[in-house]
Amino acid sequence: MATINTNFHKLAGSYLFAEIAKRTKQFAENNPSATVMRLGIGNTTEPLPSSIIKGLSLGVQKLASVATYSGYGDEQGDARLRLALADFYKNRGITVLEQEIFISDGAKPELPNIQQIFGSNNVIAVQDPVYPVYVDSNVIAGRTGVYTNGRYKKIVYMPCTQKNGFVPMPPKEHADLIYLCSPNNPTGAVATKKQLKAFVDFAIKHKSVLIFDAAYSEFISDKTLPRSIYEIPGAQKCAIEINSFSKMAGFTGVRLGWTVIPLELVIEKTEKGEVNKLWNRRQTTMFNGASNIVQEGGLAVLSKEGQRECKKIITYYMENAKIIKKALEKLGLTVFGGENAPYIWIKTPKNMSSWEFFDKLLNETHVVGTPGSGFGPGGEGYFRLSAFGHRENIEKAVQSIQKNLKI
Ligand code: PL4
Repeated sequence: MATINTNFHKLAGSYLFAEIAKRTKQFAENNPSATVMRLGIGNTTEPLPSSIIKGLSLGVQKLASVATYSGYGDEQGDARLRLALADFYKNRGITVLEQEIFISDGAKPELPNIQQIFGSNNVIAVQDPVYPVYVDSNVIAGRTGVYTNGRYKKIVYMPCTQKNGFVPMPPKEHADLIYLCSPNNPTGAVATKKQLKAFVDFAIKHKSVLIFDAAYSEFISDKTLPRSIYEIPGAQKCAIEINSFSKMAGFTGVRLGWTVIPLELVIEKTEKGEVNKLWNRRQTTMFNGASNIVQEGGLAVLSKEGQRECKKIITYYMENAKIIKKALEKLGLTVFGGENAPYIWIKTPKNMSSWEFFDKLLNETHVVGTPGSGFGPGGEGYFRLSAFGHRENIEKAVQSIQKNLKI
């Protein structure tokens, strides 16, 4: 008889964003006259700029003629796109070779997939709170123990608190795979070069691997803050970087991302280049490449004009962040983030739990946010608002909070 992967039974509750969508739907059904304003899920809303539409259209047109038609492509990704990404890093003074870049269909699927090249006994460490995919996917893979008192056994939690500016120090205990998300989802905090160096030093000393999720790198405007782990000397030896076109170019629904596996990265019993080869082996076996149309769009994103147009949209979202943050501060709430990341991290008033505040905000103001506890036990007592949205909706949501939230 077939059996199931019983690790699924260890998962605590449903996936955070599915739960929010479910509760929002329920509220809308129960309150048909209410206009629900969604600042819960970090989902892009602004139309793609013309240079990128042109790139995507070119991808479609190429399929219309024998001379330019393409079928299956290189599983590692279109060489032109990998070269353009190598240039993207080069322009930042970072050397990443085309061979070290793997094109994906987004960061979220890569985060669980990458685990396949690591042993099932690896101990993982995560920032707490953080994007829930790192934890949930490792639970499913069997790398954790059971869930008790809001924590999984065998996970090393690195608390992100107001006291440490929401950027933790490396753990005191050993960890094999350390997930880092900077700019951080949900706190909006960005690790400095010095803070990341501490993790690189730890990883080299402990022979660990950093899995660096840079999905929000393009939202950093402070030039002193690192946008890639490879800005830190030594990171090539110990870090994998996962990034995405989703937030930088509005590709949340289009789907495109990339992963860097440096040739220098070594783990137990591997030579230089072997981990990169292992991932290539995995991809050629289990991935058929990202869509050729979308990769053409990715090339347009990385063009000079594409980058200029994308920056304008990022500035627009960050202006939203400023509007939300200013209004909440005016109400007397304690607010973090929103400066180099599109998320606003709010301390819930009167020590309310995160889900209590979710219900209160939804019922009183019809605004949907994300309960901090959904990102880990360290998120309890906090709440996240997303700055992705049309300006008029953001303004309406802010006005409703100012007028209707009883604190
Ligand atoms: C809702 C730190 C959002 N259904 O689009 P991808 O797959 O390239 O990137 C996803 C991703 C990767 N890394 C980080 C992220 O925050 C995200 C997207 N997170 C959010 O509101 O926290 C969208 C969530 C989506 C999901 O489950 O990812």
